[in-house]
Amino acid sequence: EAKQSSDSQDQTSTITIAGSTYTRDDCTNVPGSIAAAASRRIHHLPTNPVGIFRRLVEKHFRTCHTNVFRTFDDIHPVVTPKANFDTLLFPSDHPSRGPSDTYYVNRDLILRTHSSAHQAQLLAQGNTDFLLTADVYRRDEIDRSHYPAFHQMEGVRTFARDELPPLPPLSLGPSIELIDETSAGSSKNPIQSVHTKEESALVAADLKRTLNGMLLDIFGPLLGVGKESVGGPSQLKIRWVDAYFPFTAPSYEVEVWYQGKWLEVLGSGVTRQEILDGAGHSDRVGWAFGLGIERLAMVLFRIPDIRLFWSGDDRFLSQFEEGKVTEFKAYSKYPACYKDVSFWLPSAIRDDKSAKSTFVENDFMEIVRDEAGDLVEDVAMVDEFTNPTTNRTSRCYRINYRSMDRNLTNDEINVLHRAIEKRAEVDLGVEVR
Ligand code: FA5
Ligand code: MG
Repeated sequence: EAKQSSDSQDQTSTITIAGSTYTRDDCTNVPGSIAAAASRRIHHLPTNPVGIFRRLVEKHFRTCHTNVFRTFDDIHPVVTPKANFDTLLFPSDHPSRGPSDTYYVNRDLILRTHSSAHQAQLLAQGNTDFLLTADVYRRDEIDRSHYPAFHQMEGVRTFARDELPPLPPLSLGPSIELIDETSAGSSKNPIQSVHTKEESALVAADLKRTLNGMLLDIFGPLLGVGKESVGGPSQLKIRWVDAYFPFTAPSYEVEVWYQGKWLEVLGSGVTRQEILDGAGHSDRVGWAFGLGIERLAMVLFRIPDIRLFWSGDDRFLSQFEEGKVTEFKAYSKYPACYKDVSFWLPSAIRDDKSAKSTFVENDFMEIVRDEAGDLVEDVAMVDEFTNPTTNRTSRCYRINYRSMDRNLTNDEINVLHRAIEKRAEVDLGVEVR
């Protein structure tokens, strides 16, 4: 699909996303690059690591939880804000609803920001236990582990309230080091008042056991003493920490140690009873998780950069085979080129020195992505200062340009960089220094 021009310049009155056409209005902020990503369906490609990984997870659940989970993988990404936020109990003023975080197709429709957008609908249709793989979209920062289009797998499990099974703890063995720093029931991570301590603890224990078991099954074969010799790690380090989501309590995140840092791979928790009640399941309690497929696939296949999943380069694609886990072999990278852009932020009201700037960093990130697409590896703020007399604030961002497929010339980067400066001036009101 050809790259469409950006919204502000786009003259057509409709936008097509994954085969459906919508009317644009003054809320539309989906750039052509994102509409194009929605047509790629890389989770359906059996030899893309995103497709391989989600099939491995589905296979694990089919084998180790026989006939429990129904799977879904083909629900259209355009949803209502009601499905994405309201049914999940997000407050009406929650920042993630805004156009700086979320892609609006038009005033009534958005690109789902998470796979949880379909929880209420699938529960109401009578599905009490399911897995859902979905492409999701966020106006987010750009770096090696963040991309504006990515994939999540939602898992939902419920139990009849009077039939909660007590569970023996799962033995993980030496290949996984498990750190559990959670404190369910504390003021930091309270349980729901409608649940007894026991039932909340049983549901949470089943959630942890299920996810730890999945990680052990998928990563285990690659781990163990001696595996370092073939380049792999001998141990997987997993950490459970407290988290907050409006639709679960208590809530947890799981992190995996990768490239010398904790990488967040999933969010989860005990489903808020209001959601089950609203879907006609007030006699049940349950858990849910939302897993970042690229994040775990990066760890499993040793893929160093999230942009690679979208690469058309045969040196990437030819390395993977359906159903197989193989370690990614880096091919030589093309050289990077850093360029800085410094600008004065607009002030909210010219003469009010205490007023905060109207500048929103995500809007700048979006311009960078829209102008330079996958030629940008990373954007970072490297300097900020405020002139004490004028009270004007200046920021400097460093943009790291690099192609995954070829050498970039200095001339072409200069053209891109100038286009970004110009758009920032026109659209955001900054003054390039
Ligand atoms: C959620 O999206 C919740 N819906 C998860 C959830 C589901 C919680 C069910 C409770 C119950 P979060 O925003 O943390 O949570 O995203 C979940 C995962 O998606 C993250 O842990 C990360 O692995 C992945 N992720 C988030 N943003 C990006 C991004 N920009 N690029 C790639 N992966 C991302
Ligand atoms: Mg998170």
